[in-house]
Amino acid sequence: MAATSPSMESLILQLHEISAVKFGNFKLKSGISSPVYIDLRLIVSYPSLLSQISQTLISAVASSSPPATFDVICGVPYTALPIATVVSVANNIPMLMRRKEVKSYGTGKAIEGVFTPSQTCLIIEDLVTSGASVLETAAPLRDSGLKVTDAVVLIDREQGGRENLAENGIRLHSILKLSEMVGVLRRLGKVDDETEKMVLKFLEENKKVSVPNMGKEKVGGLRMGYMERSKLTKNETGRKLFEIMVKKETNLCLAADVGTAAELLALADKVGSEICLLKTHVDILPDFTPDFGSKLRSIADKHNFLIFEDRKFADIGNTVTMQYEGGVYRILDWADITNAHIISGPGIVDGLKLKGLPRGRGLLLLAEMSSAGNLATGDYTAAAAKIAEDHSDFVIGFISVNPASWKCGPVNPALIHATPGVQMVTGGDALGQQYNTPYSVIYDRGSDIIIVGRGIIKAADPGETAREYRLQGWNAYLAKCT
Ligand code: 5BU
Repeated sequence: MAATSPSMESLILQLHEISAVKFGNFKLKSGISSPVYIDLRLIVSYPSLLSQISQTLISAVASSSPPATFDVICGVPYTALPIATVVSVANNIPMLMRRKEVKSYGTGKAIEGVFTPSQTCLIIEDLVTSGASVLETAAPLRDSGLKVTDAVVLIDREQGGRENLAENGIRLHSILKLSEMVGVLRRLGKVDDETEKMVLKFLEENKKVSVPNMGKEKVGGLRMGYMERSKLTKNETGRKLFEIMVKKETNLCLAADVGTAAELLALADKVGSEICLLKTHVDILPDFTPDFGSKLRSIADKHNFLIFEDRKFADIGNTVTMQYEGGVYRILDWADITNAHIISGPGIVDGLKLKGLPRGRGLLLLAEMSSAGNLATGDYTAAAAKIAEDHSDFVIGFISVNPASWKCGPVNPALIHATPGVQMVTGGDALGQQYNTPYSVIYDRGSDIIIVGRGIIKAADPGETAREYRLQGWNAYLAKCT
């Protein structure tokens, strides 16, 4: 280990003197017991120490290689808020604040302060264990269009935070490592040999703390993570979809509403690595040929995503069996998933199931719609939830808009929610479409999959834009799990 500089030694000593570093037996947020506990909330009572810490943090970022570049800073609430404030004032760097609870009144903003969406924001944090708190702040910043590439912390507990953040595109800069702090305190006679050994053993045995409560979803009651939910599904396609989401770390479905089948296949190949699902409206393709399905299937296999034909069946059971299997499009042959309105009653599910279940297909029910003034609300939505529950061998979930608000309460966690009407900014189109952001759809509204069409296909670089939607959707999922 590199020798600790006198200024770092002095910092460690001061932290010890004010009891910001304690030794004993402590239960951490992640649930594990630790022989050491760090409480940096106290530093607000020691202004010169606060100022020293803030200056050390910003100097470390400035001297990193390659140097971190950023336009604004944001402290992780609450402990790092005063640190970020001091950094901001002392160095004349504009600051943003993340709200822990987004208010439903007033501006309803998750991020307070002035910024432009292409700016880069440096996250400031006091201590990192798994990296979950940093990710929780990164998600709404990214959701607002800011780039987050670096985070700086005073203390790294060396328990996987660096790796978890790197996996989410964030480079961690840390001033002190926990093992180093204990080493210095031991050398200066502040802790005994046994305590040092106990802490080092603990760190060795807990090198990787996963993001806490991974899989516990806050919205819609206590629901499990995608992987655990995959084990509850009775339907093979539902299980596969959850598994793909976890494996590829994506909850993005592309609505591939392009002008021709040729364009659709090219787009599928381009964004395939970013998505778990590709949604088609096959009846808009003028150059559809019977081999369309097999061509799309081979791209889906290459990139490991599923195919969802957004057919919105609505007729009686007997008619939909024929519409599903026959005609020009032969949807049953190539679409893993299709969807249906419940306007005609549960017989529509029986009809589609008759054909789909033997082929291992899955069905989404339209419980809600994204368009203004639609009638799929209240009791209608609750009826969809009931039909899904009764047919959970074939129904894999719903087209939903705000499942956290359903009056029937949270549904069976085996069922998945997919939400259309998603763009980076809220708003709508001229024909009634209404948009919410990826963060709000996954985090606030309790959905699982974001369905994005024009937000990606009309972008200058659909591949890169799909990546951004994937990261925002996935980060919102991670944030919700913490
Ligand atoms: P957009 O370009 O992101 O607005 O496309 C949304 C897609 O989702 C489009 O294919 C619609 O047909 C589809 N959609 C929807 O927007 N709203 C709904 O309630 C349902 C489907 Br169901």
